[in-house]
Amino acid sequence: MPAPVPFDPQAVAAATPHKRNPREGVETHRVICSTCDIACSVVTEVKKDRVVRVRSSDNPIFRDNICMKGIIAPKAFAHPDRILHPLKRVGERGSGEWERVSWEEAMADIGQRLKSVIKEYGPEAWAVSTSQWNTCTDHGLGRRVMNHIGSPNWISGVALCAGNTAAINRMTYGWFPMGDFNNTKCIVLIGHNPRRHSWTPIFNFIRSAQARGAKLIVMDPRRSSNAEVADIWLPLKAGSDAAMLLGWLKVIIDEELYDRDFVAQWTTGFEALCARVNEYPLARVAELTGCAPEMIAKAARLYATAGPSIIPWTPITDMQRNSTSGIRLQSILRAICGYLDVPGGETLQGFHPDIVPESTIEMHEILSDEQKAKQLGSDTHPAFTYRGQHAFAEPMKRVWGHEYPNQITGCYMANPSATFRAMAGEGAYPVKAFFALGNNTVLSYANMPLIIKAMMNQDLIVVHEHFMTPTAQLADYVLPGDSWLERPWLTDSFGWMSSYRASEKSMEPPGEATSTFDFWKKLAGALDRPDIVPWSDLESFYDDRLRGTGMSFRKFARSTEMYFARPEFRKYLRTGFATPSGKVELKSSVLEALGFDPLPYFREDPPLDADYPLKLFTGVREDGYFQTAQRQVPDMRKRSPEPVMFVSPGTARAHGLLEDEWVEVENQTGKISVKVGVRDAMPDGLVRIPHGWWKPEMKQGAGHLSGALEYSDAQLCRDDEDYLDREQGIPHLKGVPCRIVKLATQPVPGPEAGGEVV
Ligand SMILES: Nc1nc2c(c(=O)[nH]1)N[C@H]1C(S)=C(S)[C@@H](COP(=O)(O)OP(=O)(O)OC[C@H]3O[C@@H](n4cnc5c(=O)[nH]c(N)nc54)[C@H](O)[C@@H]3O)O[C@H]1N2
Ligand SMILES: Nc1nc2c(c(=O)[nH]1)N[C@H]1C(S)=C(S)[C@@H](COP(=O)(O)OP(=O)(O)OC[C@H]3O[C@@H](n4cnc5c(=O)[nH]c(N)nc54)[C@H](O)[C@@H]3O)O[C@H]1N2
Ligand code: SF4
Ligand SMILES: [Mo]
Repeated sequence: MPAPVPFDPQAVAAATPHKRNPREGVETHRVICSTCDIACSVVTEVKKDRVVRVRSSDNPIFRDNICMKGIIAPKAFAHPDRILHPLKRVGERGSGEWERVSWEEAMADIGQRLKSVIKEYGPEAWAVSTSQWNTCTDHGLGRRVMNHIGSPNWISGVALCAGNTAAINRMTYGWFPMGDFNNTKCIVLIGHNPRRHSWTPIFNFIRSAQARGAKLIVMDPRRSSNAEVADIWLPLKAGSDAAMLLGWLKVIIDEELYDRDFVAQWTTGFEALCARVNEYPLARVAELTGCAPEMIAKAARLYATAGPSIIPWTPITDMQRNSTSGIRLQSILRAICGYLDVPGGETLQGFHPDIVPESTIEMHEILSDEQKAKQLGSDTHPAFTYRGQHAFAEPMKRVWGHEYPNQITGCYMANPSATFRAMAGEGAYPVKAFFALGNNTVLSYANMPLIIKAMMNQDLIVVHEHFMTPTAQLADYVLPGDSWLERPWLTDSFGWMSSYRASEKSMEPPGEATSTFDFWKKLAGALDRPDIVPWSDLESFYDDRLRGTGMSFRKFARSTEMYFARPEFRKYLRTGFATPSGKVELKSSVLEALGFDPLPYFREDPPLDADYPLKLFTGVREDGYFQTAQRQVPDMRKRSPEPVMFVSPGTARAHGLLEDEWVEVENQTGKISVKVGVRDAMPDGLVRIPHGWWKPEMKQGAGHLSGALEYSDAQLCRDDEDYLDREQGIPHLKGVPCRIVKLATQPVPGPEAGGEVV
């Protein structure tokens, strides 16, 4: 998720000039932090070829966009446990026995073994999981290699974070919009809770918008820090967001608060939508969400009348069993209230015409229809697969000039659960080779026991990483990745915005660490297809893509804070929308053709199981960690030494729980250990489970996985049909039944135990 940037050429031009040599012996570089996925523009200070400081940008539009994880990066990347050389497994899988090998040896063997898997099972037997967020320099090259080789089975964390939202937004209006935070009158946060150290740029945008008078509406079962400063807080039940939004539509339609001209001229299916919405009178919505009808109505009225308003993307509806409806409802609200592609509303930006986008690099057009049809999960949960997005090829070409615009890399993915099943030998065909680049796969999807089984059943696992993660511990090869301080980068905003920014390389990578660009180039060579990645190095690849700007990458990076075109609003007046009808499809023709309900709906929770009386959600990110990473960084670990669940004082009393004691949380999928944190911001009956816990200091290897088996939330995330979204097949992480088990004895606290989680 790239940080939104203001549409303000003046602000960019007025930037304080970047001082290259502020002090004797210090050189500065314009850099983009990618420790997390928001991509702050920052500055590195380099002394004697090493980054000694990461600080905020001098440019007023980026100033203050920095958090503790960015600041600590030079220290974090210099950690003694960093993997600096290629490692080859020598014992059994997961035995923890490694030998150091050369890159040449590693890649030659990987190439041979991948070729044998392909020969025996077909190219679709090769799956890749990357999170573009972290690896960054992947640039679509992974997809490009896979498309040439013939595998459609690419998965990513973006399947449950923004990538799937992009794919679903397209069902309504053919693109994924970005809110114009700078000019908006009202912001609606659906769970999403940016903080000073969690997506800092968004936090800053929200605070400045509020400072100039914009309203804030927050839907959150917990009294989050944004809820505390909101104009309206709707403390809804976890997982009930789609019901809440149906309630908003009911109010907005009944009270005719929508943009009637826009609806009449630019939408299809309004009558059918009204009929569906009438099934959700406020009394029913109040029951489903637990919020008072008058508060629901008040919030809906504020959103519809404060305009232009924005509903910024939220990961919360990316991770629910009603995800598709939840996302579609947001897109429908944006459209019928007249907020699409207007200043202060939701901008539809398209690609920048001067620069070759990553979508072009990916070359989805060359993968045959036969191979596309084999994409795992596309038969049962097709929404973000090739099959689900097929109907957009022509409209996308017509409006955005590209047949396969892959926004947030999430529009042509395989389904993760289906992929793990195939890897475990439980699919329609086997998957026997698995590559993870910058993704701690074992902890980063649902149903961790299945993922481990899947990994143990592979002929070849390759991991490109900084550290010996639980995922790396199960690999055949662990290859050393470089970091954002050690490589250049050109970000195309993941195809979400038309703006480009560059990041200069600040220092040489340590040891033999290299970029994912190098990895894919080496792999193409090892598969006897060097033609797939013809560029000699990353910079010449960028030079090629930037040709239309008349600048080399070096020049671009040195001279440009941000490269973007002047905004054109209401482009649809010229081009129509990139949907099959050319209009905003309130009733989705694409979902209908795929055999799903074309209108948004709310699927109520399965009946309560008395054995699991509580509901859990994963989330509330910790300031010092990005997802499953940084647990080895002492400065960060001191802040959050142990995994902590939050419960309300009422729930603590009801279950006899004491602050700081260790308990187990369990459900049908698995069990984890966590400490108790009693928080009055939590509602009764709800349990917050922190995401991504493992302890790098604990025993490695299968059966241990450095504590991941004990602490990872993925042990509790279900992926049975009841807990998957129907259309996308992504797991429900917001309201999963569970129970808390008190322990007879407490573990002896380790040296680092006892800190406070913010
Ligand atoms: N169970 C469960 N699953 C989830 C979530 C959840 O809450 N629960 N959250 C979801 C969300 S919101 C997201 S965004 C995704 C995130 O998924 P990812 O973005 O894949 O995050 P991680 O899995 O933590 O993996 C990042 C890994 O990349 C490594 N890394 C960092 N930088 C680099 C680099 O430059 N090069 C290389 N080669 N490696 C690097 C880190 O050491 C780390 O191990 O996970 C999703 N999955
Ligand atoms: N420091 C730090 N910052 C990060 C990250 C990190 O790992 N560390 N990860 C980044 C990433 S990839 C992501 S996706 C974001 C995630 O960050 P956010 O979008 O802020 O999501 P969370 O922090 O998981 O939870 C936000 C809120 O959702 C509420 N919530 C839980 N269940 C529901 C529900 O069913 N409905 C509603 N409406 N609300 C609910 C919780 O109470 C919580 O207050 O953070 C980003 N920022
Ligand atoms: S919020 Fe922090 S970790 Fe994320 S990009 Fe910005 S500085 Fe880096
Ligand atoms: Mo995310």
